[in-house]
Amino acid sequence: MAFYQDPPVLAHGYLSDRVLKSYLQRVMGEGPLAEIAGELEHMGELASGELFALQQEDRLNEPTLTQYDPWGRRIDHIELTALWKRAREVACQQGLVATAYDQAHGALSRVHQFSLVYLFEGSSDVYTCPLAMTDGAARTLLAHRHPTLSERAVPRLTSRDPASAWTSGQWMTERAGGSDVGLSETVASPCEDTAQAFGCDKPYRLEGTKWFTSAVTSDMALTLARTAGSPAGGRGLTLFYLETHHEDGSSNGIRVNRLKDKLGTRKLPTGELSLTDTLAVPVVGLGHGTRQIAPMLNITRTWNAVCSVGAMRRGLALARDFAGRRAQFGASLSDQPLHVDTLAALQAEYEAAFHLAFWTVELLGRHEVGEASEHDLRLLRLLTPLAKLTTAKQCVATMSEVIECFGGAGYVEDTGIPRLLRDAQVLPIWEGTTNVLSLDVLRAIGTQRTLPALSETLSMLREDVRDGPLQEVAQAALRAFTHVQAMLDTLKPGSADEQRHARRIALTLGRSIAAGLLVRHGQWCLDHLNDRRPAWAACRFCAHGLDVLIPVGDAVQSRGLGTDVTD
Ligand code: MFK
Repeated sequence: MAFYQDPPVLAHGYLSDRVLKSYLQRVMGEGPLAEIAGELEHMGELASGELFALQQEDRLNEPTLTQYDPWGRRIDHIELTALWKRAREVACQQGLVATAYDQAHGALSRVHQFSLVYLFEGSSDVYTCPLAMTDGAARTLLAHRHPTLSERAVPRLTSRDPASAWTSGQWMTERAGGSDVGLSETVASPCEDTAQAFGCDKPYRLEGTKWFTSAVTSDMALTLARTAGSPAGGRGLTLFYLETHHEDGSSNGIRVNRLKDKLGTRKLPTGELSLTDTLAVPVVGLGHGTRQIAPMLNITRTWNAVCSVGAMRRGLALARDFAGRRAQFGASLSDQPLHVDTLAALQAEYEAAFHLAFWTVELLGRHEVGEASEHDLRLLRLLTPLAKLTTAKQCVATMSEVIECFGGAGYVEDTGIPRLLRDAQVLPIWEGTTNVLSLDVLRAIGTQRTLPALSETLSMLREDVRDGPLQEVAQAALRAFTHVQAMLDTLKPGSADEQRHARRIALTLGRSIAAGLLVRHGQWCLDHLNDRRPAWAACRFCAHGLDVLIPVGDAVQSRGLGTDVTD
């Protein structure tokens, strides 16, 4: 009889997730966890059942842009595919944004919300992108305490009713400014003719091009534009609120010139937009737009970190299942030491990434209910870029290996496996590339004295550890951290040398703190669940290397090996 390979099968998204379940047992405790377990189970079931099946069915479909109706009117209609339409309903009904604002579990409400997001991510084909921006917009409007706009938009952004819920865009990137947002050229002029817009006085009209705007089907957006006479750079930009359509359904002067043809995130309509006479209102006075939009950036960066670990979890679940179904050289892959060792390495990276992302989520949750100490706030400022940049890199590396775990099948589109790598590749790019976020880490260290808070935390994480191998990992984490501190002491703040080392500094900090967090969880699992697997993951993660610094002198060689090279 001819041989046919069985495809991988997904186990229940939540019930099979040892890492999430043990984490929630530790941080929430049995009582509160029991209150949300039903929701998590339902989301896990949707993700590994209905949505996973729909993802496969919908695989070849992509959003389409129709610019004109049959009679020549400009309509710019974007038709989403079936998966995204269903993902939108599920996201609203399961409160993927709302849960954070209901705050039913106080400081742990963000843990609650992001556990749902993490379970949803793998089957959403990046519907998490509009959700992240929606969450970011709600948080930004509330942070700036704009009564009219908050009252108007936040209930819609956080709605559980698909019929009335809104999503928001975050329109920042222009042709001149991708990372350097301060180069934005969109101009804002005060309206002479309109007394009000969106219930606010003194609206402006925007004129310009937004070059890379994800999820262009949003109902509103936060964006940046320059008013007359304002200084150059981010200081001269103003944060504006706009709605994409007028009350009568007509466009608010927004044209979708074309959709981007991207490497991945193919279900996500990313557009090039022209704004002409687009009504908008300032969210918080004029100027300092980059600073004012930072709450949004920090929320979407947290989503990025959680989605990185959600994606890693999905890739590993498929690869592990497949290893039990695929036999080569007379044995199942799951019985072959080298394959098992390869999966163990990926698992260790994922578990470390998980704790890094979710610790950031815990800090955010404490901050939002006013329970964060000064120490927590400093950590949050540093951890947000660290978690984003570290987990995104881990996700891409993991997905590349996951593809390889399937051999040739992983390289063939209709298995659905190649998408994992393509979609992962956006995670280190958007919301600030690894290098831009590494510079943000230096900014957070330099201006907000965040490093002492991290040092205290690493020492504290080490104190509670009694298991021998875990103590060694905690020591290694502290050693790597101390190395960063020593290196920073030798580098002049703002110097070319400091910049040259920024990525390695950030990654060493990210990996050290991830190791420290995994050590704490490993000890807890030994004590409470008699489970050694997180401790093994911690040892394995540490063995991959926490400290990626190179000596200052050697890094100088990057000049000759970098852009100066001519042959
Ligand atoms: C699955 C998850 C999906 C996620 C959704 C993705 C949707 C995709 C949508 C997008 O991709 S939108 C485009 C995203 N673009 C970026 O993230 C821009 C990346 N560039 C940066 O982050 C730069 O660091 C930055 C533009 C902020 C630098 O700009 P500037 O003009 O050089 O600003 P500067 O002077 O460094 O900072 C201005 C102020 O903002 C300073 O405060 P002060 O005015 O009080 O001195 C900074 O401290 C503050 N600031 C900057 N970044 C901050 C921040 N404050 C808090 N948190 C931050 N992260």
